[in-house]
Amino acid sequence: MFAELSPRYKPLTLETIGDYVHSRPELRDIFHENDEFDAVEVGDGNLNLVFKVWAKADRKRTVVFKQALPYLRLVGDSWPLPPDRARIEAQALTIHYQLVPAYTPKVYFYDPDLYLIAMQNLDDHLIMRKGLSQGIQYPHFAEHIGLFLARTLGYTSDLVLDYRAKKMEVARFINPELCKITEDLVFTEPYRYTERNRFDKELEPQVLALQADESLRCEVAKMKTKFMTQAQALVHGDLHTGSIMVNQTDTYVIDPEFAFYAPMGFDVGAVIGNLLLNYAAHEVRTPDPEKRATFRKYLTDTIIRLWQVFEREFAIIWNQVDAINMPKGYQQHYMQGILQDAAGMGACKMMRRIIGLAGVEDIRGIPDVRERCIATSLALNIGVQLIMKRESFTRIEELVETATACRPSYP
Ligand code: SR1
Ligand code: MG
Repeated sequence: MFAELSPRYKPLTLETIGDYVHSRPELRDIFHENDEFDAVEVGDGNLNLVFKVWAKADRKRTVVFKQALPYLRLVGDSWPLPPDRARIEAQALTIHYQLVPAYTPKVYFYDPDLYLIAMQNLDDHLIMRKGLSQGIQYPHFAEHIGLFLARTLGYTSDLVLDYRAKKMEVARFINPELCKITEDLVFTEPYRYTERNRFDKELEPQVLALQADESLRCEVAKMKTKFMTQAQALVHGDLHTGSIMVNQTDTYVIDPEFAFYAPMGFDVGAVIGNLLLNYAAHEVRTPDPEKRATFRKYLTDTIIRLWQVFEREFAIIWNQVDAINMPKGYQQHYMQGILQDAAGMGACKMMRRIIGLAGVEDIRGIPDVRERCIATSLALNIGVQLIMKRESFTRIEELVETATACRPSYP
């Protein structure tokens, strides 16, 4: 069904990794000829193998190998996937590094035989979802991600790219199998019965009511059509808080294997939707009302700020484009379109994490079923309100006010 697997393809193992490192001239600046290595496999995502490798003599000399498997790790070999997605990821990381080097891990090389990316080890950083679930605030995140979004989306769009270059880029980033995962898991399955859906039985009445809501399903279908047909910019395609590594000073965006040309609001909405999933999780994760309010204020301020930075940085791009064909009124319409898409697509990304196959730790990691259902119910209500009201949003504050007015319907 997919292109032939490279004849040299073999998943790396902890036994073979040392010889592989020594075979790569690109790593000679990091590792020495006689180095021995420590290595671990740390892939906890849904798709790939991830190895960290350190020189035994000096753990500062280190690299990460991310290798695509020819199937979906979460499910097994009954769900084949083209490993060439690693090429897409390497290409996207290269573009991101050109546009926002401070927020992109450095790629040392891409090996097309092994579908493997060698890149910077971000050991001093934590997956953002984990930090947020522990109630850790990241004071620079909004500035960083707002800039990341504006540059990676604006500079890969028709606003900036030459007419031919843009079309060639769309072709280079054709990514049908990974798009199909999103079409199914984000825009289709949560809104109908399928065996792959996973939610607590206690939540069934709310889920069934949502699935029976024709007007909601109509709005989701509009978002799906837009996702499938509007090649607005090169999106990361999976920009949830598990694809972001942070500490108190830095932000790195990783894992753009779902990258392709799609509406900008898909990435902006992914970040906002995942911050709101975390907001919902703190309904039970932080029982103390004062602490909860403080952390939630951080989350909602982050959403507002990241949008303000996105707008500010995008304004710089508008200044570089053809002002005659792009009057101010059109620019305003364009930015409002991104905001409304972000609300609708972010809402779909929230609802899929509650009802669909692949959940998120913020919510599914809540051990007590009753508490989990309270958080889940709130997240679903936020998702429904955001998508249904999105066309009325002209300012980010309206999106946030709509979300924070929601309450859980469970118990
Ligand atoms: C079946 S793969 C599930 C999810 O993992 C990825 O991170 C994407 O979000 C995908 O939808
Ligand atoms: Mg990923």
